[in-house]
Amino acid sequence: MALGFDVITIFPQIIHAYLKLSILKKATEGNLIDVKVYNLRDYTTDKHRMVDDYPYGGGPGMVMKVEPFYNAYNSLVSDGVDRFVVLLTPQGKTFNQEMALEFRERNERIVLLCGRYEGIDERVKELIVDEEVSIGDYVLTGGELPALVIIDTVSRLMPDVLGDNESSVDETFSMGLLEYPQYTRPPEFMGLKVPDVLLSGNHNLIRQWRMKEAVRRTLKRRPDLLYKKTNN
Ligand code: 6GU
Repeated sequence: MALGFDVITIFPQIIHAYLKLSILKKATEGNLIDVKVYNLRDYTTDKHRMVDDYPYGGGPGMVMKVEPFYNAYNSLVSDGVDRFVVLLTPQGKTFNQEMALEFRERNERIVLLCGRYEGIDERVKELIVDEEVSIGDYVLTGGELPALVIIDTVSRLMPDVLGDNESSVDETFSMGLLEYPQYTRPPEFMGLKVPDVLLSGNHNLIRQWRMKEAVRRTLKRRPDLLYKKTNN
């Protein structure tokens, strides 16, 4: 079954623009992934198509209303297909490669609710959200980039989305290590030489060198990944 996403946003063009220009274009054309985008404004019922309103209790900024999200969700699920609903918010659980693998294994379409403005009416979470997800400890203006980050990360784990099937296996994070240094031609540039071992044709030595460099680099830059590896 193809991996399916339903994105609900007030900026559908942001999602379309990336999907049609990236490596994911082929994946959608080949029906390896299926991304549908819904305009939140289409699920408003007032004549001004309002998606946000002033916060009860006062304070700065606007709050996204509950009804449009609720209506959009109900419209989606009326087809009877199982869905897992993710709300993109900096307050969510941090997305990582492990969560991407979990999403890939779900036999449900994944709904990505993109928030904007200062926040979302808490009742959206109570009524329709299964998991709140963040992509890191910084604040964006909206959930559209996070939605694309998730679609991109999960999609490239699907068979045949990447040209070379091995390339998502032997890479950064899949082994819990950063990737080893890579080189391509020329063998020397501005006095900088490609390590001899890579030109040696000795595949055992090359494998050893790469493993050593991956560990060295991880220890230097991301020791937390090594500790995580031994702790589980
Ligand atoms: Cl999911 N949303 C917003 N607005 N900012 C973020 C984020 C999400 N993840 C990290 N920063």
